[in-house]
Amino acid sequence: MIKEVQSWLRSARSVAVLTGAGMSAESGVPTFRGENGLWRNYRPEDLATPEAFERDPKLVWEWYDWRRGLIAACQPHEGHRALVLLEERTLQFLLITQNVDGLHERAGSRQVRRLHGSIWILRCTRCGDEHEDLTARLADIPPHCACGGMLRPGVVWFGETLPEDAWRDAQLAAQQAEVFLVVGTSAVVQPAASLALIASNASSKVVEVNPDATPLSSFVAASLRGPAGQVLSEIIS
Ligand code: BV8
Ligand code: ZN
Repeated sequence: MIKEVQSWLRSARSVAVLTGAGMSAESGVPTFRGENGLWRNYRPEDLATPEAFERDPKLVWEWYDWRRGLIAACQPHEGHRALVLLEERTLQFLLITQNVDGLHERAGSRQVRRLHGSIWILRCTRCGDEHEDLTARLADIPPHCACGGMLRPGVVWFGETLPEDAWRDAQLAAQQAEVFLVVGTSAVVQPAASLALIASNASSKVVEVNPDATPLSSFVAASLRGPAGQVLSEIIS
């Protein structure tokens, strides 16, 4: 299937890509639901929710600060760079990511929509001001705004709506894509996972890149069972 997918990508005028935590696994960022996953010590509902932040902002911030420190030591891998190449040679391209680690942007991807925000953005819960802060470990936990308000991570928590413009652009790209790559996602979290269905219903060729099977595997045009770095380098060459 590698050869077919290679030629599909070469001739496609419009390509969209959806990435999940598995895209960052080879960079050393733990996934959410794997055996050494981020959720192992905690449950998503314990930490990645507004209620958890309300209840114990210090605990939630300790988890995010630890993740920021971990991600700061990670580098984009060959798969991230392959997606930059694909963007440069494709007429209409959009990279849609569920990842908050910023590795796609660090690799040089430009046409990116972050459905779940960024771990590097801090937003004030009082005045709404938001800014990017790349310091690996924050001096104060929880951090505060100049206005005195408490800052929160600029990510989308469970129960929170996705950024409207990013979600709208993602749906449009999924509808228009001739080829829709789904890389490193367990396709559990909604509404991100539904993009593959939208693409498939709009008769785009959906290609899954994942060492494991997922709920999408049964209806994709090609299921490439391997790690993102290796497979993306092969199909984008
Ligand atoms: C919303 C940011 C509502 C924070 C994240 C019941 C049924 C269906 C849906 C729901 C439900 N109950 C609640 C919901 C909705 C909920 C949801 O989907 N829950 C799930 C758990 C069932 N969704 C929401 O709440 C969303 N909001 O729906 O709004 C609404 C509507 C209107 C008005 C008001 C409200 C918001 C969801 C966003 C949550 N935030 N992240 C943070 O990061 O701290 S989600 C989090 O999970 C990350 O973003 C992550 O990317 C995402 C999805 O996980 P994956 O990326 O797929 O990662 P995972 O570990 O699961 O899988 C890794 C995959 O990689 C595996 O398949 C593995 O095989 C593969 N892999 C491993 N190694 C590699 C690899 N692949 C390639 N190469 C490798 N080397
Ligand atoms: Zn403020």
